[in-house]
Amino acid sequence: MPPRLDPDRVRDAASRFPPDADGDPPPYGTAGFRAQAPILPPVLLRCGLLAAIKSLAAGKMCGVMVTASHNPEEDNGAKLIGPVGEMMSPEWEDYANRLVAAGSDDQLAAEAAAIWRQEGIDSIDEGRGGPVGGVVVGCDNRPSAGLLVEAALAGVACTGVPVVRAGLQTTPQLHFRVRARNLGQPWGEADYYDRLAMGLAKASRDLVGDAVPGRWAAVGTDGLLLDCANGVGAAKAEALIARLREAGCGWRFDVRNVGPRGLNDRVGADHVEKQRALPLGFETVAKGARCCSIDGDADRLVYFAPDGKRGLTLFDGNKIAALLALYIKDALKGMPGIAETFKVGVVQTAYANGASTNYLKTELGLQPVMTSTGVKHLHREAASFDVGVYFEANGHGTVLFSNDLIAKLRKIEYEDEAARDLLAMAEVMNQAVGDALSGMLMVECILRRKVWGLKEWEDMYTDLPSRQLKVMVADRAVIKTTDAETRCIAPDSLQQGIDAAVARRKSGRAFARPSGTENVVRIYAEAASQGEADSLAKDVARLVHKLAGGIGPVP
Ligand code: NG1
Ligand code: ZN
Repeated sequence: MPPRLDPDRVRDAASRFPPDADGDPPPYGTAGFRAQAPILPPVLLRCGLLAAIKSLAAGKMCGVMVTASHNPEEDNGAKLIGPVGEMMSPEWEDYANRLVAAGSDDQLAAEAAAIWRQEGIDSIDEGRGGPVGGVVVGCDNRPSAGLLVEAALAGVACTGVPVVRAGLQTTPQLHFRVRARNLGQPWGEADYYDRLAMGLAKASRDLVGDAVPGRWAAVGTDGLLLDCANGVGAAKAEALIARLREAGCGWRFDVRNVGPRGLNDRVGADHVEKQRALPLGFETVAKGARCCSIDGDADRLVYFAPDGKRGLTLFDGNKIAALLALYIKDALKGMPGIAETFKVGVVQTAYANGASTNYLKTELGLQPVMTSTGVKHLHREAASFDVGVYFEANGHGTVLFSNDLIAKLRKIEYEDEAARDLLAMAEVMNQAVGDALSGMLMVECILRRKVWGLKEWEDMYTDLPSRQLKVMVADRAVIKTTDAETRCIAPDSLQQGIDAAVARRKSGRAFARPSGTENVVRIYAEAASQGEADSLAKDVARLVHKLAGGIGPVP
């Protein structure tokens, strides 16, 4: 039977997963829906339904990932995945909000039918790739996942679209798999590990087979300690490492914080990046050891080295982006005459440390593009380059290669080593979305190939001291911003206050923006000294608290 939207099924499903009387449904935020898990079943039902409609409109597989990423274990959420493994476009985010706002069973049936018509689904014929799409549903290891996956599946079932239960997945795995499936490539979970392992074998040239070569031991690059945030990434990292072993990779990995309890609780990439604190379980790790943290759904990656005093040296998304961009630039030097025809770009947000932006400009001759927070914005911008590197400071990012460039590189790969390096990089780096595990392999590969330890990486540039704070407010929507969220246009006089505070600090820069994932206003400040960065952040927090209806004490 061809898929069709059955209003009775929609009503029936909606009555099985009714809205929670005590909690308003969340809006579609920076990266999908996020909220306390108990209010989410009706939201997931709607996400499943929408993903099914999208898959019919595109004639391709789509996905729903049940996760709240780096947020607390009691939270959960949904990330919707479009047919090229991408995040949903703003138009489909609006649809998602419309469905979530439909409170009653009848309203939901009517809203879904309206979107169905708007997308012209009844008139889509086999000639457009066939009307049969499909939805793959995956989840992280939160205790609330089971019920929410069932809700998403019930939503898909309202349309008769085939469904694939992917079970436990990292977010980037699910994006990768949707993309691969629609490109006609192998798309099982094992295929994901295969691609990364094979890509790494090529990217690292002859290094994979070496366990601890002496020349790296000299710079301390003989092993990596991986903090998995007690999330779904732990089991997946172990599966990846097992696959690397099969491929002959002798690199040493020490996988820690493997769960199942304590998800994102003083562990993981968000903790390390925001608190600048060691994750639990790393208290006795030797000074200078190479460590990295991923977040709860394994789409963020940061590196760090314990400083021996319970603090750490952080290698955040900007440092990772700089390393990747340097590697690409070096590879291009090996392709004179051709490289000049490639457009290479780096995309950052306002959270990028000013020193990283300066490094990209002055040392690599790149002009970074700035976008609003949220990887969907960075990803879109990066896709406009032949090689587009994008990273948020928090460690979410990847490197995208255009189809055009891949085709050009393939033509010359047999005679050109640099072309082979770039092709291998395109295999290792997830082409659908930021991926902590693939990023980790690429960083390891680059450090080893350059015979660099963390010291050499650290010395690429020195971050300006910075500070991030959160201010609780009654309604974060009272803050309105412009210029890639770097300036406030409401409430009145807030921006003047920030400008005046910035002007009082050497090399000062600060901004405030409403979070898209939590009910807070985020403050960022940097300045020539840590003291000035801290006091600047505090000044801005005080202003926001006063002018935007702060709740509770000023942080
Ligand atoms: P919000 O809460 O909108 O700042 C946070 C991160 C984003 C992005 C999303 C999704 C910061 C400052 N913001 O968004 O970069 O990763 O979560 O996870 O880290
Ligand atoms: Zn995440």
